[in-house]
Amino acid sequence: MLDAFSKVIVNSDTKTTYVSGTDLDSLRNFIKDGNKRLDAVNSIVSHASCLVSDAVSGMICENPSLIASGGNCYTNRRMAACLRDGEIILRYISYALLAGDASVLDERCISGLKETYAALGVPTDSAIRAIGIMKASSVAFVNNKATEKKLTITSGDCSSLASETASYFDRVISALS
Ligand SMILES: CCC1=C(C)/C(=C/C2=NC(=C\c3[nH]c(/C=C4\NC(=O)[C@H](C)[C@H]4CC)c(C)c3CCC(=O)O)/C(CCC(=O)O)=C2C)NC1=O
Repeated sequence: MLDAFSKVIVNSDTKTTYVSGTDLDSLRNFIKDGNKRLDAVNSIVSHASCLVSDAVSGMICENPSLIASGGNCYTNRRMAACLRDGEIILRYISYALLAGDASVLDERCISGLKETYAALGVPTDSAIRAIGIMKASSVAFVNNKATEKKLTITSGDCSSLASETASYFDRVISALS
């Protein structure tokens, strides 16, 4: 598991070089935007259960066969497992956003997920839809554009943090595709 700093160190060590130039510039930006990053993480995690339940219920509204007999969310046990998986994915995405590095998400959440879902008959197209809804609403929270849930924070440009957030969701989606 890496973060923005340890990744630069590992890469520099592989090249047996000092940390300098563009690597230092990118870390300087990481530090400069540190408070923005913490606000972005907070805007997601403080709405996590809302983000997850909204995404899973949206997925089911569009495809009610999921909760009919034979559907993968049929029975309370499977419904609970689905909501829990949404929480797991969002939690690891929030760690990646905090660290500024995807390795924690890759290693502890994405690795083996497609195979697990295949073994359990969890429909990946539906999972991808739920993750897509979480992506759209999380990006809105990072940009502080979520209607009726605006945080009182200094306004500024969070577009690069928003696209970084989107990239972590895309990572999970492409791993399941
Ligand atoms: C830390 C990393 C980690 C991940 C990622 C994880 C995923 C994970 N999801 C599982 C099950 C499951 N996952 C789902 C999810 C869904 N079903 C749907 O129709 C939807 C598309 C979707 C919700 C969006 C369901 C329903 C099950 C239970 C399937 C079953 O037992 O029949 C299981 C099998 C064991 C269990 O039921 O707990 C694992 C391991 N567990 C972990 O520890």
